[in-house]
Amino acid sequence: MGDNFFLLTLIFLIAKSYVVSRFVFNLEIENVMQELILFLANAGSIMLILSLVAIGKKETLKWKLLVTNILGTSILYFNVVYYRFFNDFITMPVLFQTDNASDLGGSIVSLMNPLDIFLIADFLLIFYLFKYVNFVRNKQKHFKFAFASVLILLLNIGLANIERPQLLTRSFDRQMLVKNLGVYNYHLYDGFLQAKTNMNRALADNSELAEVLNYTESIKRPVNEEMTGAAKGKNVFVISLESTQNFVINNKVDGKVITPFLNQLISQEDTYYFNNFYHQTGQGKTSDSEFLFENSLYGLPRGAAFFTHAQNQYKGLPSLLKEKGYTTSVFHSNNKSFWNRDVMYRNLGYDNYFSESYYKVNSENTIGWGLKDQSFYEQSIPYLKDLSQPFYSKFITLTNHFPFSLEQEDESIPEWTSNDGTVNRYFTTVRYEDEALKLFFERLKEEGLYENSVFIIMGDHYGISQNHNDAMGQYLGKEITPFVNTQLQRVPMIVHIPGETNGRTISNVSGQIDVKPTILNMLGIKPDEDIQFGSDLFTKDPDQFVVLRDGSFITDKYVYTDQKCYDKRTEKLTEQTACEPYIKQAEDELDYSDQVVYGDLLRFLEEKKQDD
Ligand code: GP9
Ligand code: MN
Repeated sequence: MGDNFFLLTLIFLIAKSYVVSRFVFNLEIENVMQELILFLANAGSIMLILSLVAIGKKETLKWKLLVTNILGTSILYFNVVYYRFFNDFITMPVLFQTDNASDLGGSIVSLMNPLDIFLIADFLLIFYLFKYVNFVRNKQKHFKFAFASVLILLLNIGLANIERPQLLTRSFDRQMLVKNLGVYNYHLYDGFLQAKTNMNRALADNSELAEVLNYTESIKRPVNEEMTGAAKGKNVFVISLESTQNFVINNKVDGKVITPFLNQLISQEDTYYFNNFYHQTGQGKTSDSEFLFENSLYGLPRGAAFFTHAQNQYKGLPSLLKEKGYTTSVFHSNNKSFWNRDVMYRNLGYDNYFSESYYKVNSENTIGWGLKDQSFYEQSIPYLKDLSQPFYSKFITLTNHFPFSLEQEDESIPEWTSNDGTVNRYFTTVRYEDEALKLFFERLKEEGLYENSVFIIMGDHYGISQNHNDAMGQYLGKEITPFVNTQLQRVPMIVHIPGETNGRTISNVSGQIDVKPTILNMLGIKPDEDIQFGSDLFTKDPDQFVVLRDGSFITDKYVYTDQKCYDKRTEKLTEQTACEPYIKQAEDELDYSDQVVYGDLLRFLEEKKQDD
């Protein structure tokens, strides 16, 4: 009987978690492999927990099993209720976020469903059996169970890693984590992240702040005063071009222009184009790019700061602009919890986040990762028109995302013809992205939203990884050495100010870290004391130095990558001593920025202000 009780608890808990994951959470299971992963993940973790519980005194065993069942069911059910409201999973910080809880407060009952009763139906049977249960201890058996469950979990992690590489280090969105780890292991992982975050934060003190401030002050370049207030009071559009690298600008494929609209734009005198501007993202990809340009802080060496440090205090562009009367919004038609954006955006000071649920998304207007850019822009117009001005609106495009799929009807240029499908398609989707932007500009003009605005258009990170070096080499007509690969990390950066007459191409070495100070200066905003690792892109006294997240750096003369020094002029290896003076600075720069994020140091700025 005792063993049956153990088995019953096991089977019921697995069944409940599987049914809920499959039919209440919208995890978008796409194939048998994902189905298997989901099952193994839930089964493995429950089996492990129960076998650990079962290794103990036999007298209390049935109680412990019962309590475990109740706890397990409660965790599941809290997630169910939370999910029905937020379309998201509970995280540790959320548990302690009282405003979230109060959002939910009044509506809890309405979030319950009569069918939920089935989640506790097993308790009836268990209570009935309870008095008959007497355990015959079989310690060995439970050890075997524990061992088997570890094997199942290893298999689960292995398969999940094949299905979704770098699942844990990239800290993808929670939907992805629950889908691949199961709901219980997800909470374990979330708890681990939280403990790590709390520890780093607890150990930090404000003496670190002083040290970092010393550093950032020492590297800061003066702003270009001619640009101070050049866009004062105007609406700000930031358009993040998905996976768009700079090599497509003013370039052709099979004789066809790839970015006709952007090429035209940057040739005009109302436009500044930075052609030596690097993305500095790490594993956090798009979210790192957002983190960098809105905070002038680097993303983290592992994982995404959006995910791991969303509770920190920041002085990001949205909140600084909000203080000056701007309405701040993000437009991005993806699941709102992707990259933990819903949580992070609130913290950064965004008033609105127009995520997927704000758009009509159907099979006709969707490709690859979601809503096609053209429809995305078009459907954003009514929301834009409703915003009170001036506004700061960030648009994150999606169509030019790997695997770069596009329907024939949307193609303006055919795919390229190398034997690398990814690279072939890339040109075609970039061309589509360019076209969509052109149409967006036309629509903004029609709606009267263009004249009084400034546009920052920027590539978020690379699109073509080093796995495609052969095809890229064929396209560029040269071998993709580490030097060339580093140069390929340049992304377009464009500042378009309608009415401006001094536009030109600026070739200073710069990066995403420099965007925040640039925008602030153009809007004539001088923040109180702040930690910024970048400088105004228009500065007349540039440092010509940019650090990438992997520790590579670029100066006006050299490129340092893979711990080797290259001469930009010859594109060949050169004496290590040429790069030596910058190596320490590059390390310091990343370290100081990591200290700020890990230690949540910006919270001490307020204290310091009061002390001063
Ligand atoms: C997802 C989009 C793409 O919302 O930003 O993410 P990425 O994979 O480029 O980080
Ligand atoms: Mn991206």
